[in-house]
Amino acid sequence: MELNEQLFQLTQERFGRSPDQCDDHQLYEALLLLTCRMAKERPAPETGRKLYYFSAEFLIGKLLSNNLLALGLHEPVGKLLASMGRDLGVIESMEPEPSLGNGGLGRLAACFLDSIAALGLPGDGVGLNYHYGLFQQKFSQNKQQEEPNPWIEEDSWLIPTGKTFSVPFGGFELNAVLYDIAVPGAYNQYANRLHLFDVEQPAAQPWVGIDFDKGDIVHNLTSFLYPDDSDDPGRLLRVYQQYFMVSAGAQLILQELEERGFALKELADHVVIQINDTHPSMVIPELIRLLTQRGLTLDEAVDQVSRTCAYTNHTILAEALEKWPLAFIEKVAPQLVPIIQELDRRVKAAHPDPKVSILDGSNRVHMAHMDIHYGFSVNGVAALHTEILKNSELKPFYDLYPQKFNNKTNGVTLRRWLEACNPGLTALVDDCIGPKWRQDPDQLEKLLDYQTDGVVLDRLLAVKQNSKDLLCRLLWAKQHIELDPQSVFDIQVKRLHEYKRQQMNALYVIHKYLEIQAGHIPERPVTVLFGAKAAPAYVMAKHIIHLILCLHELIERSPQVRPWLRVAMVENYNVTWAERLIPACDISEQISLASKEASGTGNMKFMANGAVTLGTLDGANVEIAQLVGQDNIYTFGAHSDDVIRLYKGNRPDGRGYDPLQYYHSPSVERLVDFLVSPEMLAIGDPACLSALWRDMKNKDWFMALLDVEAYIAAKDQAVHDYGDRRSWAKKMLVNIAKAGYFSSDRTIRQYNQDIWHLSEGK
Ligand code: 26V
Repeated sequence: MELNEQLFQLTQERFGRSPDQCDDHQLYEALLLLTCRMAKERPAPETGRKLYYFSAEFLIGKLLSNNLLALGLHEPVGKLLASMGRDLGVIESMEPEPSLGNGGLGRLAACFLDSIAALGLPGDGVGLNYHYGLFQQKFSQNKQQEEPNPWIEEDSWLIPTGKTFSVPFGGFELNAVLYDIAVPGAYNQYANRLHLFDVEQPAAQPWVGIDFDKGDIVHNLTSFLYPDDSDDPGRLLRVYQQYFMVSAGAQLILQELEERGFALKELADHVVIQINDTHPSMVIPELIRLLTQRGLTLDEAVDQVSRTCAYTNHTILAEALEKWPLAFIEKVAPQLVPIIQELDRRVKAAHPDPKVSILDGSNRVHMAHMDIHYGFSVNGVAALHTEILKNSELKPFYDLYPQKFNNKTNGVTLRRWLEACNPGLTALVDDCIGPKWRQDPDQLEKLLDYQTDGVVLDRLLAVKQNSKDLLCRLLWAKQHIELDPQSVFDIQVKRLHEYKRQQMNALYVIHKYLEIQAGHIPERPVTVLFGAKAAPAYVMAKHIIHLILCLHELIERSPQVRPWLRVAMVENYNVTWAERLIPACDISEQISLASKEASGTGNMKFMANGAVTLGTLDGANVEIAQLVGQDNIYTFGAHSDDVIRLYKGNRPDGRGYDPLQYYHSPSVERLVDFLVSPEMLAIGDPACLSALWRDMKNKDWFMALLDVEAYIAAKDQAVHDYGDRRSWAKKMLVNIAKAGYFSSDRTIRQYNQDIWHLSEGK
């Protein structure tokens, strides 16, 4: 049946009217049903070995465009709607965003599912069906407020499967109900699945704010993504979530294995499990438990599981490396305790070094240690990050198991992060080099032939200007913020964390503000845009948001400064915002303290959309710099080995980093002191601003003051260079041309070749 007939039939059945009589939401519903049905009917890729990608987060974002693209319907549907005088963009805006992740880790999982399906590989995601995604962020009195963020409507992408699995908790059992989201592969006729487990009786809403009864596991286990873990009930709920996910997931795997006609003893031949950070690590003892319960000896079970599980590390921040008190596991899943103790006993018997044990002296379970001993692969997510794991953070493990360690530099799906979010640029690329880069992203390098082509360079600048104009309209519509579309758009969007150093960017804003006030008019106007959510319990991160919002207010009120400098923060930064902000960016801010950002993936999305990176030599920035060359990136700041040395207190005088030493340089002192200046205190909350000021002077754990002067110089250089439009356009072009390496299709091919060994289902 023709597309228009299908749509006609659907809207008649559902709403008793033809598509052109439907309102935007009805059209959205009809398209959702149509795409969902088509995706669902696709077969899974033929399996040899099958991958299960376990992750507590899948930050999938809106799916309509994404799925239309994979089904080859994006263009025809767009045209059909246009013929009715409707706009796909408007229809799509009806879709609530599933914000089932915090940031990079969850978004990476979503890009990976997209690429696994596009390559026709057999691989499903396993996670939780949170009813409320990451909180909605509202600004009030220049502070972040959190509100619940529902995404499941009467019609959604969730497909009930009718499957349930009983999960045995200490003292009670809970049924895990399985919902699936179909993941159609672009360029083939297959679809994989994202399996999301839910409780049977989710709590009825709404709550006030984002507070809820963390003790009511039966109803609230899947209510929220990553509940606030600043208190014990929150931390405990997280362990309940983790065990629920892995127990149900492990049961699903064994069921599918037997359905495929294989014996449990052959698990490792037919299944591979990728453990995305340590949140799913309990899958190891849980699978051992299930296999021994079903007749394998302990040695057989340990052997199978160790050859099935592979672990990805996404951070070296100590506070993010999970170590659960054994008492928590005793309460949540007591049946795992003897297994974990036995796994630890075996480790201790073989390796006396206490640094590699699973259980430490305080009876805490080091989840990553369990993964490394009882998995066959450990990977970092960018070259530098993997080197740091091998030589520093996980060195004792690397000494034991050098063969397990490997690097898989992250990637992003260019289907969402170029084709879908930037049609203007996509058309330009197609006009230059044809369409084949989609399946072979390295072909983007052919764009290098156009470096001196004035027509192409001017078109590139025009495409960027269009995206900037669009963003200006959106920000005006949403937040009543007026931007200057002719200014340089400098954008930092990512989770709010001190190591990412949004506060250092704020110091740049202060620097410019003071310069302009002193009569030093800059070469051209600059707009500094932020987007970030702070974890609800992360006090310092909230102070930094407050600082940025106060700077916005200060500058908006200053007729002298405002023509030259504007700062704004988008409210409720999420995947949808990212899709609007990234195409509109001139300068991509990637300014983490070297060694701390495992990879970054926003950096790759910006680059693919023709933004030029301003960054430290951290995470994947290092690889970006190598690819584009020094002329096409602005790097600055301390190197990772210096930083690591500073943390160890290895300065020549035997001391560690001392922010006061940098604070006392006059040019830095006035920037920091501006936080508590009369003009700031007149706008902001003195308690927040002075807490931030004190911290920056006395602690500055992520060394913003170490790099701030180099940062200001590098940023001013980039803003200067922006003035030579042709030469800037050339930098943009080189960045796009080199972005092919950061396609997640490349990353997934590498995972498959080195770790998963799945048969290609083509
Ligand atoms: C989690 C938490 C949770 C508790 C509060 C402090 C804190 C700090 C950091 C994290 C990070 C969790 C892991 C994570 O999201 N890592 C990100 O993974 C991305 C995909 O590999 C990578 O690009 C980012 O650099 C890395 O930060």
